[in-house]
Amino acid sequence: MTHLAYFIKSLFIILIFLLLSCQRQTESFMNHINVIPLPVSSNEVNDHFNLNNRTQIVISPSETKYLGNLTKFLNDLVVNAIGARLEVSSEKNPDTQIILRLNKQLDLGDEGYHLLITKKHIIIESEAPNGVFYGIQTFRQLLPVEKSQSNVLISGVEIYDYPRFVWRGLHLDVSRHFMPPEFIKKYLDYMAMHKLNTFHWHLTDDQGWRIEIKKYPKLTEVGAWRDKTLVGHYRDQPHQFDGTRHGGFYSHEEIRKIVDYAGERFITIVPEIELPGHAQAAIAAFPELGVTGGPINVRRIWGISPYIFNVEETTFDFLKNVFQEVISLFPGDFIHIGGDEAIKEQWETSDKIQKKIEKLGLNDEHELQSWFIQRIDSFLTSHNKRLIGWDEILEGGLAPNATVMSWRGEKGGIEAAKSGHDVVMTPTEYCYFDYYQANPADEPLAIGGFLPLKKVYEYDPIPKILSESEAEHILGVQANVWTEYLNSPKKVEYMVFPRIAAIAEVAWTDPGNKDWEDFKKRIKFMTSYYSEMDINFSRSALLE
Ligand code: TNX
Repeated sequence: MTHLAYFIKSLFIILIFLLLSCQRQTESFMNHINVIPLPVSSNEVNDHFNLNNRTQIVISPSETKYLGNLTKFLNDLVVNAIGARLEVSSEKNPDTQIILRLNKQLDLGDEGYHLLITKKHIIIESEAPNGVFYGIQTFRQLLPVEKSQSNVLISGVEIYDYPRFVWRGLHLDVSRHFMPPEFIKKYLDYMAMHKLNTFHWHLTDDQGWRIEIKKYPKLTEVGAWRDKTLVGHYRDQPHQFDGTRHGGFYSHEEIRKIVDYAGERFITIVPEIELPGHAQAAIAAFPELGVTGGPINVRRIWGISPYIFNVEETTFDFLKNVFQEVISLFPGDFIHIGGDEAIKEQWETSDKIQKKIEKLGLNDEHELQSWFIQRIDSFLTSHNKRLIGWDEILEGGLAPNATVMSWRGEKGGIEAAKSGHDVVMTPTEYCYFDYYQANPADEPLAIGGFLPLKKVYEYDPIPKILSESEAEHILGVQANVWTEYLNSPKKVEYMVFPRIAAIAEVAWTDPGNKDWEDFKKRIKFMTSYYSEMDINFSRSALLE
């Protein structure tokens, strides 16, 4: 071997060695930082910050209007850790300080942040308040779980972080079982802690209409209440009932407060008003909106109701008036219009509807549904809102501005992305938190299915089949929480935790950094926070 060849070979070996040791370093680091979702990059700093009641929170006066509110969140965490709230100051030179600041130079996006912990200070900075908020959420997980020690040493670390997806969603069905406003706020807290930013609020369905509409008080006087509810599983015959009246709804005032509460946590709420199916509660209040015209109850059993809206102009007027109020309450871009599981039987057997199909020159009921949704789409678009619906809205032709929520697998999402529409992935197989998470024999009654923590964790919302430009249409991912079998907040918590941590990491963390073995270690720390917060998380989900 010539000298040169020998030199090149040695150089190559050294390079490989360096690369491997680098990789080992990130691995050992990944085991060290117990943060969920896992940040993009973090490095240990060989230092400790001493957090005590002399520490100050520093924000510059010019940034108070953007960051002032965040000092409250930070102090809530600090008081938990050291039993004292910190003074908020604009002075730059106290002994130790936690600095919150905006930094337009960072180039990590509005939700990205830089967190630096050294002996001297803690800096949490971002281009926008969102990112500072997420930096605080990460900081929270670096604090000890135990409450109220007067002095806390926090290990030095430097983190640069930003999310993979803009839509990091969690859904809650409050129709099948009403959940009180106080719980909705808790739910938003849980989301924020996991850096989820989109709350899909399923407000109407066959079993209950849950949003006050001032123009139509009967919607909630009648539609928000059912006189009894199924007990046991839907497939168990004969059906048994509890004989108890169930219901409730959110007033405009309650909704405004919840929207504000979400906004302070950088969460956008996407309200869902179901059409043309899943409309039995609305039709119970106003039979003239239905096809049969006859009286019907708010539904007391689960499964899919055959009741569907008719296609009269008066029905569109009604829906537009409803959406008008919905739009006035929810400032986010998206309005969800459902669109799922609309059984077409009543349309098929109605002469009036059949004549309408003929008159419009449509081929079938699917095209009628598409026509229905397109009318709503243009109404929402003219009000600067974006329509999103379940993947059935593809049937009969997708409305021009629609975004698709792909739940029956990824097929609908792929089709929509390929035709240039935005998509949120939420396939049942990976994202349905109403499915069992451990052996059904030992679990509380659920709808069925099986979705263990590991499976949620392993999901990648970008189907391999999509090209890079098509993949840009995947806005993100969402987990859904249907409540047929969840009749209390504690039961909802049980199904959501710990799977919320897995979906959060799917939504936030780069797939190349994800590691199930490492996540399993980190989730142990997370569950100690859950215990401390008195969250009813599933222990059985953690057994493998
Ligand atoms: C299907 S997912 C539904 C819901 C049920 C759920 C139960 C979807 C768009 N529709 O109405 O609650 O299954 O898993």
